[in-house]
Amino acid sequence: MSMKETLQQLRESSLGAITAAENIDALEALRVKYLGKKGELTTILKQMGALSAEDRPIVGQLANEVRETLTYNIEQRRKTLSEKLLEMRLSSETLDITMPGKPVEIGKKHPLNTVLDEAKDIFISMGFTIAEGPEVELSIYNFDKLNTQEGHPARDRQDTFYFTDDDSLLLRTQTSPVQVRVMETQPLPIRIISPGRVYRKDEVDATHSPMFHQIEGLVVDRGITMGDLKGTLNTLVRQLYGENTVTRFRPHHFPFTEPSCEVDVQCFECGGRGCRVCKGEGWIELLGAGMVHPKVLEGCGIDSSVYSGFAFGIGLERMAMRRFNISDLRLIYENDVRFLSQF
Ligand code: 2U9
Repeated sequence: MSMKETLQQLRESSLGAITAAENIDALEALRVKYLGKKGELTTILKQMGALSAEDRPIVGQLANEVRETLTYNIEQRRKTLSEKLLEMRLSSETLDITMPGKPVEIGKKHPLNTVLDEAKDIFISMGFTIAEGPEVELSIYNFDKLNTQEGHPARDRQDTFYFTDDDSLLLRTQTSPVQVRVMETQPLPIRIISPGRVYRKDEVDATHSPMFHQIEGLVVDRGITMGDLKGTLNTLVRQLYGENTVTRFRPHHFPFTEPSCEVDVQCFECGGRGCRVCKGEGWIELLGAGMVHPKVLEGCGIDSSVYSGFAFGIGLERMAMRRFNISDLRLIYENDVRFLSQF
């Protein structure tokens, strides 16, 4: 058979095969079979050297025509097959958008975060900013710089989680070291709150947990007095518990404040007569506070003859328990959805 006839035969047989290809893979296999590097057309073309100078251009032209025809037909078939495939997928993969969806359970703000956010809003409205610091602290920042020297009962190994034998590194027992760090690094005046986790070696029961949360606050400026402390804390209490809430400032002792006090609110349940909520006292203990000890100021490089300040500390869990009438502290940490969904 002459080369011309071979080419014509290739054209006839390949066109039939292309039209019969059932899918894209089969079509691709045909393209490789006919037009690939080792394909039938290429093999024929390689033999063109044996042709006479007269026949070569004629056969060459025919070979080009066959290539173009095959390429064109393969492309057309590819389009047809793609369209068919798309049609099949469109009809088999239809979505019923009228079907009811799977309900997504939406969580709720944890009661601790609710009271934290409320307290933050109140302090921010009074010009405070929020300061944060490490939970793993140096003893110097947790105790020494807060006028709580070695030997003080608060530093007892039974009460504090220490990391090292020399007791130099610990889990902070209060957020006060954050305030120390701010006093050491930031310009005066200072007006901050430092909310966060604190750790003490307590056995778990209805009112104790080895991890709990505090909000502490600190104001340092020229001429700050106990009057500023009372005004700020009364503002907080009245926003939290109502405009007519009555407070009581009782003398107390903390190493880092002098003078120190504890702040009570008159029982909102019985109005001070004594009931189950206030355990017959008429008052409910709310927080501790005081004027920052001059030694603490001086230790942070602040001249205590020019500047003074007040500080306070509030236990967040107790606030949440009172606000939402929660009787057991453990419920706050268990994250039982049945409990959390009530708030
Ligand atoms: C600096 C100086 C003084 C923070 C204060 C209290 C009083 C206090 C307790 C409340 C309940 C802790 O969560 S609790 O157990 N805190 O009574 N905290 S004054 O005084 C500071 C803080 C930082 C530099």
